[in-house]
Amino acid sequence: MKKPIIIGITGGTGSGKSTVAKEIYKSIPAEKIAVIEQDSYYKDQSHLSFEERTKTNYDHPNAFDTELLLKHLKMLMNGEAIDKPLYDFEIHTRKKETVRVEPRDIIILEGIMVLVEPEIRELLDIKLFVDTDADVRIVRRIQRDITERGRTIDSVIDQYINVVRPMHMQFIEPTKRYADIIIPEGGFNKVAIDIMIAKVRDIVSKREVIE
Ligand code: UZR
Ligand code: MG
Repeated sequence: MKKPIIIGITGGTGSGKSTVAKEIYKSIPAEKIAVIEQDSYYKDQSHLSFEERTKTNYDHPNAFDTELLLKHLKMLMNGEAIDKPLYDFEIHTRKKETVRVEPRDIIILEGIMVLVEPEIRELLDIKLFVDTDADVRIVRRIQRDITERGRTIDSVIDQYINVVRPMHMQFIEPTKRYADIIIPEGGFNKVAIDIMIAKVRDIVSKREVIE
């Protein structure tokens, strides 16, 4: 099997990176593509109490189990399947279950810090930064965290001002310089998504000719 093409998609919280990843995923036959969310690789914190877990800084590179993520990416590159962890945002720790991900021609790695660590960056063939204004991102974050992650509006705002925003400035925004392509307004940017889909289809069809 040929080494898969790995596409990194990053951007701040609420930027629309998961949406861009999903749109590309949907447009390619399922046996050709897999999506890995960096969120799934938040460190396991089951040894800490819930109270302690709420105090973790989740917007810092150290919150991620980068070692396991690197190991899994390298396994996929070698044609081996992985058991991807799952993360429970309501209780801030890893779930017991994992998901089997088979090696695919195209691997999308999507998350807030996929361009931060040089070892991960080096594995990416195409790097996208979804660049959405902070006001739009916080509004989406409030909606999502209340409906999907069991939060209150006060907790989301407090976390955003005290942690998410400063960490975004420190760690995420500077990684824009590593991007091959910067996509304004993530999930709503149909032109950019269509261009990416065409590129990915082209990669897939060329690999078929070679195979
Ligand atoms: P996205 N996060 C949590 O709120 N709780 C956790 O247990 C783990 C992560 C948040 C994290 C970050 N920050 O901003 C966001 N905080 O998940 C990243 N605070 O996920 O890219 O989907 O927004
Ligand atoms: Mg997301």
